[in-house]
Amino acid sequence: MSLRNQFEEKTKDPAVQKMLGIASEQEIETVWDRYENMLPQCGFGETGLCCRHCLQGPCRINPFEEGQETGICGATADVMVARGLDRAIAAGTAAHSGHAKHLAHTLLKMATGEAKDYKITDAVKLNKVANRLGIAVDNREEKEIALDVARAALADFNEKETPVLWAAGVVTPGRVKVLSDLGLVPKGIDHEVSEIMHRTLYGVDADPVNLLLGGLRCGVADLAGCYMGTDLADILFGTPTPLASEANLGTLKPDHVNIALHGHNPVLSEIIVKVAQDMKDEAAKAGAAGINIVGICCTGNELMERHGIPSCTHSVSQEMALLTGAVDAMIVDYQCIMPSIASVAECMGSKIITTMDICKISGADHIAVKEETAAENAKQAISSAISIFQTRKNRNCRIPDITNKVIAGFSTESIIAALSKLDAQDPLKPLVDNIKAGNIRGVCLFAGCNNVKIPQDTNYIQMAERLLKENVLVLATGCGAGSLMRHDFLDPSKTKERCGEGLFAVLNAIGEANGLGGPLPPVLHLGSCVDNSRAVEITVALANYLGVDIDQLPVVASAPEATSEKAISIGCYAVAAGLPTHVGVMIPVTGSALVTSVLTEKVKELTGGYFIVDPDPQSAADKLISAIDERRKGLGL
Ligand code: NFS
Ligand code: SF4
Repeated sequence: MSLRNQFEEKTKDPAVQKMLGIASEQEIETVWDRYENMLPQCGFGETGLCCRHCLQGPCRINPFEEGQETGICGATADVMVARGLDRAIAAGTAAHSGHAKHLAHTLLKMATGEAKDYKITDAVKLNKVANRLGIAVDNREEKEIALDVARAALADFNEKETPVLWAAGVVTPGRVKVLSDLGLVPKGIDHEVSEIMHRTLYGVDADPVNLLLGGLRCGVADLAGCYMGTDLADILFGTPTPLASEANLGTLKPDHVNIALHGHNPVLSEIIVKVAQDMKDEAAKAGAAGINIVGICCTGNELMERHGIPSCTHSVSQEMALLTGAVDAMIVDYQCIMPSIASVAECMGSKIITTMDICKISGADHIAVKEETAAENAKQAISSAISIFQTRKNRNCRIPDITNKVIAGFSTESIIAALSKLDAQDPLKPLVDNIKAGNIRGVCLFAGCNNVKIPQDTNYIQMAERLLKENVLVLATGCGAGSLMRHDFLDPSKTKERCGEGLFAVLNAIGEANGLGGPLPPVLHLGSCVDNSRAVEITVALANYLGVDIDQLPVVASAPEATSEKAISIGCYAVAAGLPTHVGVMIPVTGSALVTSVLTEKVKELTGGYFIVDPDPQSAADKLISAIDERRKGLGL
């Protein structure tokens, strides 16, 4: 097998293929090597049939052989699988809502004057959120309103009499009824996470369906965490509007101090971007042409959607950024940060700087960032990058000369503003009319990660190509958006060749009406993974406009290369919201026929949503198109 082919089996991104060549030449181990060394992976784990929830274990059940049919305590395969899935949902929920809570604390400290480096950037969004929460806005200072919003956010974490506001207040009235009839309205975000930990403990819930319903309720709590994360970040840092940017490893600049910001929360990265402006002279003194900030993973999406900061790479290829030798410091907050970056950085003479007390990595430097001292902390991190640059200056960097043009920054607000150029009185009308006329056959949201088990980006490329040709409007978030941007799906010059005629006409009309002199990009970038909330907001607006519920709309979701437990919790709220939701990686539930059938069929009778698990991108696309058509038919379209 030629080397070139060997890399194509790992990734479809030509920049990453180049870097893999360098990695193998320099004998630097990557995620793909470790994956190969891990094979074959354990079949018990793959099917969800191992349990370590008590010290009598580990227990495992072989689904193919007669013999032991339960764990030592008597837990059946169904129970084991459902408990394992629940814990994954709880972990994903804890992560998104931890991110949201961090923003809520920042907003609170901003409002009380303790966090002076932060301000309210979008007062309109503040009022919108306050209105939704029933917080008075008239004749009040912005900071007073912000304080109340922050307190309401923090109150949503604990168990209380009223439902979680960021869940029950953000869906259609019909959906609230469906969820409350099923007992799926969360009472507190942290409460739901901790209840999952309780019920999945040794000797508690042993009814697989009851466990799955608990998991779904926790999934609805995850929606709250995501939605809150978006709302509060928009208030503090601005609601995105479309802007031009670039993606891929070619965004690194050999003569600049290159700082890669990796992780998720904009609380620190926003300040680094600001402080870097003031440190240009220091960089120049060190001999650099400037400070070049690039993003990785969802921090990258957050910075791209609000500031047009380029995204360097995403998810499974994060080590590649370091392998270029051009990254002086990779500053990380939390989530999706592979610990392996510390050793790659060491090989390449770069530095990893961790910043959050819950996310330290052996071999990395740590700066304990606090909201109260954010600018000072940012300065320290940037100075560290500048000093690394001085040591790297004369070394060769190997940056693949590959960049992709990107238009990003589509929020619900900016999409409605763009549509209002077509119909100022009734902005949703042109969208709905085009859905009715079939120019837009349906809507698909691509979300989630890359996964080392799938040649990077394969499923995104194949599925998006297919759906766009079938006139499905494609939205994307997280590393899904990252993947698509590295293959020109966010480049408006590709809209014509990528999209079916009807879809092209719509994207072109919106683009022209907004003075772009051409169409919107083929795929609309909605931001980071917490910004899946933006897709929910748009879907809910469409449903309310049509007077139907979410499960009647021709809207589907897909995480074709999911990795993180966060992708599982997002999938659960998509299903709870009523969406057909594709996952392109086997989730560890196949050891239970019961759990598999509940998730892929029976749940449809309850919420209208359901999982489609299919690793084949072509047949997955077929299934999503049929789901769209089925719903069109249901609406009489
Ligand atoms: Ni989403 Fe974003 Fe990426 Fe996956 Fe990780 S960065 S929060 S979990 S890997 S998409
Ligand atoms: Fe085994 Fe039951 Fe303990 Fe799990 S909880 S490890 S199945 S004995």
